[in-house]
Amino acid sequence: MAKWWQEQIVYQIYPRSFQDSNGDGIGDIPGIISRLDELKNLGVGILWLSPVYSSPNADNGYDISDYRNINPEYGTMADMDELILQCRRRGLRLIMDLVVNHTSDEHKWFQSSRDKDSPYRNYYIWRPGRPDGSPPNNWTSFFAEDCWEYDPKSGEYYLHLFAKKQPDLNYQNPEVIEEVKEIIRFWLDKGISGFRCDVINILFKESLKDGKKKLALTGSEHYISREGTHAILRRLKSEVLNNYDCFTVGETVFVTPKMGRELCDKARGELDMIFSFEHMETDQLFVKWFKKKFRSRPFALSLAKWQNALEWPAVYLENHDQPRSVSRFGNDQKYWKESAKMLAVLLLTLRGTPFLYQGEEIGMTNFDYTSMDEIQDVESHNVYALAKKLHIPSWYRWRMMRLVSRDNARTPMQWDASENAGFTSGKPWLAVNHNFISVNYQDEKNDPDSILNFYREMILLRQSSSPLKFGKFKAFCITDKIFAYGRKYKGQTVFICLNMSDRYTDADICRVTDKRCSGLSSQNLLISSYSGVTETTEGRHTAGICRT
Ligand code: ISL
Ligand code: CA
Repeated sequence: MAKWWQEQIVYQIYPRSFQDSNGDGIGDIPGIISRLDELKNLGVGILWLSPVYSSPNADNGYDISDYRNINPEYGTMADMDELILQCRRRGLRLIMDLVVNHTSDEHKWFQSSRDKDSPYRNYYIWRPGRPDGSPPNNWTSFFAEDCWEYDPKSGEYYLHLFAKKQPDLNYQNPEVIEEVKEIIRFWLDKGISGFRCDVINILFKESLKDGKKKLALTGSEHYISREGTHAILRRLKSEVLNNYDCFTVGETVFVTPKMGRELCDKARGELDMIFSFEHMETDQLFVKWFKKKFRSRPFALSLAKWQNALEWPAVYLENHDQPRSVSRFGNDQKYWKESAKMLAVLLLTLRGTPFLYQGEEIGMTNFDYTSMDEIQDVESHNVYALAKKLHIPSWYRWRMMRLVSRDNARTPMQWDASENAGFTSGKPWLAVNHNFISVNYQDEKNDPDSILNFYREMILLRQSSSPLKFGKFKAFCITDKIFAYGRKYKGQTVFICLNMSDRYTDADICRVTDKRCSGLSSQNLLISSYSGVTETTEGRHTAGICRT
């Protein structure tokens, strides 16, 4: 029997950039409530809220200073309760972000733990420096800086795998696990339906020995998917999560198919789904900041590999950490609409629960950054500074920011063509993308041929098709232009063909489809991303789905 979270589409909201209700330039919970009808209308069934907890915002809420309170910028606990209620009234489920690898350094646990005699000392990972005063080991952080910070108050270093305002919790300490269990209970009791679990496969640091020197993340072999983490996840599930009608999706970094299978294995009982990253790494050299030209073949091969590796994947092309998909895997200029629709077909026809990120449904694009003042993200600023130090030329530093900065995904939602794109009546916390006049929700709503309406149609199609919902995945053809695959359920196969290139190709959508399902005719074509597709359509950045 399928679970409810296998039959719905998840929509990720980045609250800071979704909808401002009071003119302070910052998206908020009342703003989200005011848009619930739009989301319901789109056809999504589950909303995932990026963090709205109290936070000094060193990493936009991924640095939590109080897990049981709402950041006043976003509203009050009463607003949050209202959001939960308003979602329930509309039959929408709500999940929250569980960020428990680290807290904010402003969390009262951490403040107290700076005192060597505090009962909270052991909540974090404190170590003396080496005899020469240097940090306890050679590990490097996710955010291009040292991952040990010296605290003069107690004369020791603390570990932070992200920014220095994000100290890692110590999962060797069972009290920390008890605290996390209480936090999970607190929110599930309020009526939410689960969690997206931030960097959840790195909780348990097995040892603090020096790591093998690497270009990025030296030391990671000591904490990626260690047995200690598996054991904690089993406890969270059996002791808390299993008592509720909820699900978890883990953000799992550097995960291999074997690790992924272990993390999602029903019998082991750890997580329900995971986000893997490999397809997001196929357009990079070594680290994400060095981009190479996107090619559909390695991308599709990776997607296909993970489709087959996991029983039920979490499928995504965008989130708040990734550049915009139409700018990255499509062509956001000449084939903007075509490629955004083609990506919609991809997202909504793979096996697994699809995760759609705010703005993806209207084809929002990357930002053309020209000044660091336009960028707020801590990671981008750290990397820019490091690149400068390493004498990487300025033109390349800008290339890095334009192609990779996480702020590409965080520009305010483009609701309409009015000032600030209808996001706020004040000054937006992060600049609105200049293209909001032509790329916005309101105009697309009124245009039957828009990306938004295509998403709506695709969601309806997926929801009404058992093969698209539950079918087994099988790749038929993967080239530098074409990605064609089938979804088979109880003897019924649906065939999907994408031309991911700017070029007409001999094996274009129509012909490949032709071979596999005896003709692309109006009878068996379920949907096409080109309106009125015919056998002669040239098919650049096209996608079609047909019944066999
Ligand atoms: O940005 C990234 C993806 O290319 C990663 O390095 C990212 O930092 C990593 O996936 C972890 O992300 C999560 O935890 C971070 C937070 O900054 C991200 O926003 C969050 O998604 C620390 O909490
Ligand atoms: Ca606001």
